[in-house]
Amino acid sequence: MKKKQSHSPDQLLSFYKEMLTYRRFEERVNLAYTQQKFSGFCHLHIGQEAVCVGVQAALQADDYVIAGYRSHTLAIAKGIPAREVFAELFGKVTGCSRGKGGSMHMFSKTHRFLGGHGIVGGQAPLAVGVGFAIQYRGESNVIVCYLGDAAMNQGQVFEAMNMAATWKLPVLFLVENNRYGMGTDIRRTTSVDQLSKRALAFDMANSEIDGMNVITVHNHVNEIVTNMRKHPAPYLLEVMTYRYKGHSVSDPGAYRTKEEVLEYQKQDPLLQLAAVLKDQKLATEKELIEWDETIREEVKEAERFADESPIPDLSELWKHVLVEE
Ligand SMILES: Cc1ncc(C[n+]2csc(CCOP(=O)(O)OP(=O)(O)O)c2C)c(N)n1
Ligand SMILES: [Mg+2]
Repeated sequence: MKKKQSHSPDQLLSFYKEMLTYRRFEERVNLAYTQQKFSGFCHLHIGQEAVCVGVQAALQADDYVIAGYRSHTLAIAKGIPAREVFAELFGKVTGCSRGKGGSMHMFSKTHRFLGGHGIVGGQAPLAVGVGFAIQYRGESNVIVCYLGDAAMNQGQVFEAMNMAATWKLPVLFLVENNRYGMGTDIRRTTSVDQLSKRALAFDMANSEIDGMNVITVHNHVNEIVTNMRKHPAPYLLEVMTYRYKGHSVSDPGAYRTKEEVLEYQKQDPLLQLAAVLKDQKLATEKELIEWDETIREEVKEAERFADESPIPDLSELWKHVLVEE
């Protein structure tokens, strides 16, 4: 990457507050799950907040995002109100998918957030379809396709990348490399674990960046996306990150050591940015604590909304199942 753009104080403060919101949101979701307020699968994004905040700040409202199942915070970042994401988790009719999707299937046509997909890698061919639609309509927006490191070993992802590269579609394949699939270290499943290099097979531009630093993520994605709007072509960005919690809420994480987790937590995205804010005299310790209290209240309010919302009426069973001409 050539030049690094500088960030205004307001932008840095907003990055911090957004990341903190997502951290507190997921912690609250974790608690609600253990209290058995909802069931099914639940995958948290704790530790990976710098990725969605940095990415989102580089996007326009008319850009699309599509993702896997670890996507509560990605959906909020794309503009879906936090309370609608909470309500979706609880299976309530006020949820963004009217309570029919749950944790793995956040969706909003209005916000151009196209899921929430439970089939590992299943979002990649769909992203290529959206990229084709953008090209066909002559638009200048882009789609960001989030993938996990393990998803990169799915055959359909290779097919999708090949097609996107051949047709020069504006798709940013963004791999959140958190080093593990469900419980398997990437080095045990992948011959070349520098995943960005896969792009060479498709003559696709690529790079690898630190995903624990929101400023780094924003700078890189901004440059990639700005260029993609002018010269449409796919890009493979490998973002090195780490999940602090288990693969899903029910995973105790016995396949890795506590020391490893602690080592990554030393580079925590919130701690890193808090240090910058304090260093630049943009925030005091007292202000950081006050924001945290406000954000905790906002998240509780989102949960209250979900708690108090009704479950879908039985007639909903027959709606949105198929599109009738
Ligand atoms: C096609 C398919 N195969 C297997 C699974 C089971 N599965 C669910 S999540 C997962 C691991 C995916 O890991 P990764 O892509 O690294 O994403 P992360 O969970 O780390 O965000 C697997 C194998 C699935 N859902 N779909
Ligand atoms: Mg992974």
